[in-house]
Amino acid sequence: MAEIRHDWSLDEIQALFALPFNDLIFRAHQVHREHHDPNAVQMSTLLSIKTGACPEDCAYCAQSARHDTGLERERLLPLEEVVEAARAARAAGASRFCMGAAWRNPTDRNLERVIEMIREVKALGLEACVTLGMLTTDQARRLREAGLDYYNHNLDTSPEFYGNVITTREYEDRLRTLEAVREAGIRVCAGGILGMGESARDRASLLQQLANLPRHPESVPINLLVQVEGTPLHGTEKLDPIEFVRTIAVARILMPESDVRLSAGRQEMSDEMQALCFFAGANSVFHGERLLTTGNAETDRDRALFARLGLHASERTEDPQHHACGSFLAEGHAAQ
Ligand code: SAM
Ligand code: DTB
Ligand code: SF4
Repeated sequence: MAEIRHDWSLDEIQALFALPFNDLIFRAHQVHREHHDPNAVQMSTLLSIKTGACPEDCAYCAQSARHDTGLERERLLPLEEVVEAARAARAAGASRFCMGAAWRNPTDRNLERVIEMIREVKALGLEACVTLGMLTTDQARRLREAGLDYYNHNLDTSPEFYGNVITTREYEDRLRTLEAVREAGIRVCAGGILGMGESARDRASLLQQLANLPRHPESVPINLLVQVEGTPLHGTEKLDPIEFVRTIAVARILMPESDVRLSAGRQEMSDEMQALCFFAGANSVFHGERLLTTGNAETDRDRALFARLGLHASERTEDPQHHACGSFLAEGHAAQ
């Protein structure tokens, strides 16, 4: 078994990135096999429960009030709409339902409404994840009491590049929220975005931050920037796909037990690139035709891709009765 370390130096991580591609993905795949079923991919479905008009200035984001992206502002969704979406996600094979809100942080009143949503999602037998911005320790504790399984809060990029992307909150704020989530006993989902014009060193430094947390996040989303018109990062030079795969591989080596999620940006990736990512250690995706405000890989395309690669959806940890993969793959296999 690969050793679980929390003391990676930047030099060591850069040396992994510098390996010949075949050596790197072979090593990552070995680590992957030691710790995971190599043909199982966990599927989460996203829902934006509160869209737009966010006070933060994240340069990549369609939802910041500071960018003119033409996005309609929406209020917090009614409970019934959320439950309906969660039911549909479950029927489509998702094991986890992730709800995102365009907030800097939740107010206590809004948190109560999200807690009701979490209880309903859990009652459907789904794992629940939310991403609501910064949290206090007390808010994290209340979410845990409601049965929340995962909290998503990304570091987004390296501490060095961070100021080029966000100025309205500090890197330290993000680390503090992750600490509050961890202390409350909620599983941590934390990763970042590639393709924002960062350097290779920044990508190594982001992974160093994640891998050297006191405990590795259980879930590590690696997003490829979805370029949204009207955001400052629209028009950024595209990242070399091979460099993206390398980053997945290094994440897998540094955090052997974590789920590495191939997150935003799959719509733009070829099937071959995604196949390489799965080989290099990605074992989780967002499933369903929408992310938060932008499109995701189409369900039919995913079904065909999983069938071509012989991948299956991994099941929820809590509810072994529910065969999530059955409904997702049945048609895919039949189509072969
Ligand atoms: N507002 C909350 C926050 O930022 O903490 C939660 C929702 S926010 C949309 C969740 C994450 O989605 C961001 O941290 C970022 O990593 C990712 N994200 C947002 N827009 C993106 C884009 N255009 N491309 C790739 N990832 C994106
Ligand atoms: C994460 O790392 N990626 C997801 C989820 N966590 C919340 C969000 C991706 C958003 C992509 C752009 C959009 O749809 O607005
Ligand atoms: Fe707001 Fe989150 Fe978008 Fe930043 S990433 S602008 S905090 S919704």
